[in-house]
Amino acid sequence: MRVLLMSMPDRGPAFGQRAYEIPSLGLSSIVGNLDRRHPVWQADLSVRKWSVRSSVIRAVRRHKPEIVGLSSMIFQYHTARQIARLIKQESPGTLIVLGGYHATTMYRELAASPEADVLDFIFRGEADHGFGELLDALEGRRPMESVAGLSWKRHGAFQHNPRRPLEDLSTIALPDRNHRLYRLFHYFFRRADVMETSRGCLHRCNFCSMSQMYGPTFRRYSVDRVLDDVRGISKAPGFVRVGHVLIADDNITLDVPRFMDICDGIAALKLPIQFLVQASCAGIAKDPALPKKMAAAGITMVFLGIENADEANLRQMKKGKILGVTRTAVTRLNDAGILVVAGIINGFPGDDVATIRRNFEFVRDLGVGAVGDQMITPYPGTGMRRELIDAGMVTNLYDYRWYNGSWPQGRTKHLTSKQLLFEKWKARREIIEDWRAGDPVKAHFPYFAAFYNYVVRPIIRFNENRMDLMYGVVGRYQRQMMQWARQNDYFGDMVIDERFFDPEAEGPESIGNPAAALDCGNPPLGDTGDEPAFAGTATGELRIEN
Ligand code: B12
Ligand code: SF4
Repeated sequence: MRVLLMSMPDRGPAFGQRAYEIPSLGLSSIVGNLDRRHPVWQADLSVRKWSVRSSVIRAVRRHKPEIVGLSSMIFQYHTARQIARLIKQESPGTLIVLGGYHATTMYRELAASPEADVLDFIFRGEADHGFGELLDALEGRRPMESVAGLSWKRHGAFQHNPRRPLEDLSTIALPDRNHRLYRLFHYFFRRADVMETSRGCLHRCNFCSMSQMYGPTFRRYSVDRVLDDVRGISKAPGFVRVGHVLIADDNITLDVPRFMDICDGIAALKLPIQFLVQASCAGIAKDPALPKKMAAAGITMVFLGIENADEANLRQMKKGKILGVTRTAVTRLNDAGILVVAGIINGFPGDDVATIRRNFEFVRDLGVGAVGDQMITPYPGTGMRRELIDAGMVTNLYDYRWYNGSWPQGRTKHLTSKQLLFEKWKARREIIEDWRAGDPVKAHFPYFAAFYNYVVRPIIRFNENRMDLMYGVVGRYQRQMMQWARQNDYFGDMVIDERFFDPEAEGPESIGNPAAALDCGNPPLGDTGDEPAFAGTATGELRIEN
């Protein structure tokens, strides 16, 4: 069958317009595991943000897919639905299957919603093998009922097949990156790609969607397979070599000895590639030798889950007492010359202006290189969603378009939703924003650092001062928020009430449409809840508690 796979263009505004544009690993993994008899194309719309509609139409006309697979996180579903509708208009006979996190965590609600008329299938969980099983079923080689994880229509209504067991990673072939329609994926204009060495995490942070996709499990690819993948990426055809690789593992530091083996293996390859990993503070702090090995392997950046400076908030996240290990982790990474991007979360029920400012001051004083701050987001199926709803804190229950970590979906005991957004913006701006490229950045990106410090930064400062004079601080804030809010409006149908960006004005208490029953469908059938997407246990799973 002719197959077109698409990942969505939507991004969290905090990720910047052009800073990070990478392809979907999930789709490349599906491609790598498909039978070669199927012609397949992968269209990552992250690099077609300015021409989504025309790019979709062009891809459908040119490749005439019999089936299109759409990959979507929760906040991207609105766009996925619009794209599905567009494809059905352009080519009514093309089948559409939705997969990825949103499909996994909300399949029942999606299936019952009126918008599901444009979907033929919903797939929950891992589809590395499952997508091929679906194609087999469509070709009559197996019954539709036998494709675990699949929801499909019988007499116009969705019926749900049983959950699928977690895949045995030793059966998953390497991702195939050679079927991508688009090029120019980059990290700050360095050619970029994405890979994985493991799936899952044993922690149980209750704001994280992981529990539904994988549960508290940790499966590892063999070190040899990881190194083969790195070699393959380094030899990818093209004028410019891949210079940046995101390792998408949820928590690569769960098995430190193995991580160190991977580092040694990559270092021995002597490739001019810089890696970015996400890690927990506890994992990094486990072994003092680890950061040096990471640096030797070319890991120049770590996205570190610092989350919060407040012990009560950390308790609510089920993060435990991590402030001590946080300091150790940051110090060791800095000493090894690795840039730390601090992940912090604001907007907990007890938060006021002081606690928000303390978060930013905490990471600034730790000496991190950059800060990725998020608002606590009640993702469906997470324990945090239940807690925040029970506490009456959630102001935007169902307009999921805004669920990308950049917007408040609720209030705190001390701040309205509007005030929370403004105070967070102000604190970040006053405490963090005057960013300069420091030593780790200078070491790994010398040209960028010089260009940024001596050209870009003065321009930004000049522009900020000018805007402040022209519009005042609140006016400046409102302009930036409106720009952010419109970023993912690819079909011109986003309704934004500007009064939400005036912290003092009367107006909506929710950034989303409070009347929206469910951007993804019907009013509360109840969220699919705690039900994990998978059945049974996995082979090769690590079962130690950290
Ligand atoms: C790497 C990553 C990123 C990368 C982007 C990677 C990319 N190229 O898309 C970066 C760092 C940029 C990123 C950013 C964000 N991310 Co992110 N990210 C991840 C992470 C850690 C791994 C994704 C991955 O590659 N997994 C490995 C591949 C193989 O698995 P997969 O993508 O799930 O695909 C499999 C299945 O889902 C399924 N599948 C996927 N697509 C399709 C399509 C079809 C048709 C079918 C049938 C099946 C199918 O089959 C695939 C193969 O088994 C996940 C957590 C996780 N474990 O998945 C979070 C996660 C997806 N991110 C999340 C979020 C919220 C974000 C952000 C909005 C904010 C944030 N908190 O960081 C931003 C915004 C992104 C943006 N576009 O601007 C959430 C999504 C929650 C939800 N319910 O939707 C997750 C689950 C994190 C979490 N713990 O909650 N992210
Ligand atoms: S450590 Fe990270 S991946 Fe693991 S549960 Fe917590 S937030 Fe999710």
